[in-house]
Amino acid sequence: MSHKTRALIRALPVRYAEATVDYGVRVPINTELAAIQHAQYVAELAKHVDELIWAEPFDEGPDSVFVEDQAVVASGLAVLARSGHTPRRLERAGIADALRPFVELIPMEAPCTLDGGDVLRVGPHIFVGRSARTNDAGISFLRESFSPLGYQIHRVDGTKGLHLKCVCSKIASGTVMAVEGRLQPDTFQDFVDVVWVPEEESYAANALAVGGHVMMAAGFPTTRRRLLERGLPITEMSLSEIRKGDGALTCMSILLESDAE
Ligand code: CIR
Repeated sequence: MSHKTRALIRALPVRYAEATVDYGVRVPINTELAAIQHAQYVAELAKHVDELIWAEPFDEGPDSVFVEDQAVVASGLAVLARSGHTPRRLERAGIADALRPFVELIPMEAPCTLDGGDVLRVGPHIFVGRSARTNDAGISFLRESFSPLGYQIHRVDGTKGLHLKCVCSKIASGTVMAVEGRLQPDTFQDFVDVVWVPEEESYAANALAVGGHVMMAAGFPTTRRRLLERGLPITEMSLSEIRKGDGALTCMSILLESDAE
C-alpha cells in the first residue's frame, strides 16, 4: 500500500429518507439538510487525507452512504463484509469496485455476517462487537484474515445498540473514547488508553480520528472538553439528519491509512 492516505465515501442516496432505523426513533429526515451535512463532512474529511475515493452512488440503497459497514481495511487488505442487515448486501459490489485499485479484497461468505460499524481498530488491535449484525462466524473470518498480518482480534460482547462503535471510537493513536457504563471497564485491557464520556453524550462517542485531527458531533460540551484537555484538535459537525438514519461520523467513510494509525 502506498503512503498516501485516502478515504472512501459515497454520495447520499436519493432514497436516504427511507434509511433503516433499528435503534433510534424514526423521525422524518430533511434530505436537503442531510445533503448539506454530508457535504460538510466530505469537505472536512478532504482536509485531512491526501485523496478522496468516491464509490459509485447507489440510490436504490437508502443506507448506502454508510460505507463503513461494507469493508474492514488494514495493511493493504480489505475484508468485504456480509452485512447483518440483508438488504444492505447489495451495497457491497460498488464498494469492492472502488477499493480494488488500492487493496487486496477478500469477500466474506455465508454464514458470516459482519457490519464494519462493529469493528474498531487501534494499531495492531482489532476489537469486534458481537451484535445483532455481527455473528461469531463473521468474527472468526476477520480473525483468520487479519491474524496472519500481525493483528490481534478481540471479541467484545454485550453490544446493546446497533454497533460497537455507537459507544466507542478511536480518537488518537493508541487512544479510544467510550461511553461510561456501556462497555465493561476492562474491554480494552491494557492495550489502549480510554477517555470515558457520560451516557447523556453517548452519540458523541462516535468520532472520526483522521490525520491527527478529530471530527466530532456538535453539541456535546463534556466530550468536547475531554478531547480538548487531551490536546486534540477537533472540528465539530452538525449531524442531526445523519443521526436520524442511525448514522454517525465513522459510518460515512472507510479510511485507508498507514498501518501505524
Ligand atoms: C443501518 O441501520 O444499517 C443504517 N441505517 C445505519 C448504519 C450506521 N453505520 C455505522 O454505524 N457504521
